Amino acid sequence: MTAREVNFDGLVGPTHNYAGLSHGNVASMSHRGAVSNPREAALQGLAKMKFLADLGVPQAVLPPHERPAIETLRRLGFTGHDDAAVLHAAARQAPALLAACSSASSMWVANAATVTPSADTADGRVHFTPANLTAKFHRSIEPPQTARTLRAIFRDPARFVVHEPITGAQAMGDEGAANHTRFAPGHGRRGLHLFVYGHRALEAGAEPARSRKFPSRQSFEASAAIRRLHLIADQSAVFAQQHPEAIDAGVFHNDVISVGNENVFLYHERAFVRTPEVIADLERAYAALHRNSALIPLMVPANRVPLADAVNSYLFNSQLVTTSRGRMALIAPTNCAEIPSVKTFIRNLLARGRTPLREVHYFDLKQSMRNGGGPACLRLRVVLTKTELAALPPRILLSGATYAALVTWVKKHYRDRLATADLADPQLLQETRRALDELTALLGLGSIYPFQTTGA
Ligand code: SUG
Repeated sequence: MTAREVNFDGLVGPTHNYAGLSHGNVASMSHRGAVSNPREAALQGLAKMKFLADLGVPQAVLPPHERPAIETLRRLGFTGHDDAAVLHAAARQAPALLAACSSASSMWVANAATVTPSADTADGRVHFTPANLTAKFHRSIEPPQTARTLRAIFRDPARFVVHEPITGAQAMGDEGAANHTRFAPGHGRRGLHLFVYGHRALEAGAEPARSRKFPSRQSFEASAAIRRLHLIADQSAVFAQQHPEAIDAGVFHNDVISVGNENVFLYHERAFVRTPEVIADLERAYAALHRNSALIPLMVPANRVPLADAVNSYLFNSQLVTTSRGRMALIAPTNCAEIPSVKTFIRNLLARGRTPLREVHYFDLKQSMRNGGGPACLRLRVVLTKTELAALPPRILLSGATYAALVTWVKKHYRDRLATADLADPQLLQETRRALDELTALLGLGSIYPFQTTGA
């Protein structure tokens, strides 16, 4: 079955700001209090999407969430005769809570959900589970909107199933596709799934100590539940624990320390506990699924690229994509070209010419990077057959016309400067709602936001 991998990129929302909300994410922590530029952030993301579309990689868009999240503030007891009064009450009584309810973090859609293509599921449908993101309050409020948005896009129940997010506290901590990699000889072939977790919450395994400095976000129990829910065969899944040392170095998701595409796997030596065994497990499971294809593991040794350089450059948060010419390209953040060990590594990797990896393209995504979000964080991969693709609302796909309309839309609605104090501005809420209302019409999505259905 021919199928293509569609990259759904999260559009950066109008409240993009630096509130330092993510303990364990070194970029977010170190940029706390900086002034952001939401307009530039959104345009940087759109430029990356346009480039990939032009490269022949199917590209689609996921709309941002409504922020500040008035509905959440009301649920937490802030009242007032209108939404501006609710905002005012929150700003006065709990400014940190208002900041958490204003984050544009839904842009990092690698954390929106885990996705399993129809080639891998027992019922032949594409499965989605919105991530519960229980590890961080500001992200834990995302799942209901994520579910609404996915259901508006993947509407046909005969082809798609959008599950409820897994419930449970941190024992069921699920951060979505950022901790999941799929391998196959081609995107439409049967896939092998690598689920990476930080800790076991309920079942104590024979695993070494957990990270000490920074928390682990993904639990084994959540990853195992996703495999069951998505009807993935037992022999098509490998589970691996993230190295606690990596988490403590700032690797809060596995997509900060490894990236795969088709049969290629680029990973850091310290990515996993017992990395050589994980690779051997993957090779064995892959060989059992596919006789005429072999996994190509590309290890990055710690003496060539130390963990700190991997985290600062976000090398592994590059996108590894198949271009229309059947070659692979690395879409890397410009930070990779600024760190000598990483720059040299990429140059040598391409020069070797023994892998399908032939091109590197650097992108300036610094607005998002300052919050710990690189190229791969900004996209959710959805492998779709032709008929599945035809079942989507057509304007969700990035054509030249949609791109131009989105650039105009950003320039019309977004501010070029936002400080944390501005989050209390009732004008910002109005601007955001006007922008999102226009966006849902532009993308042909109907009403998906609470303010559109309650008439607020
Ligand atoms: O969850 N940053 C996000 C970055 C997510 C990156 N995603 C992947 N690696 N897939 C996070 O830590 C920072 C927001 C702030 O500080 O305002 C933030 O939420």
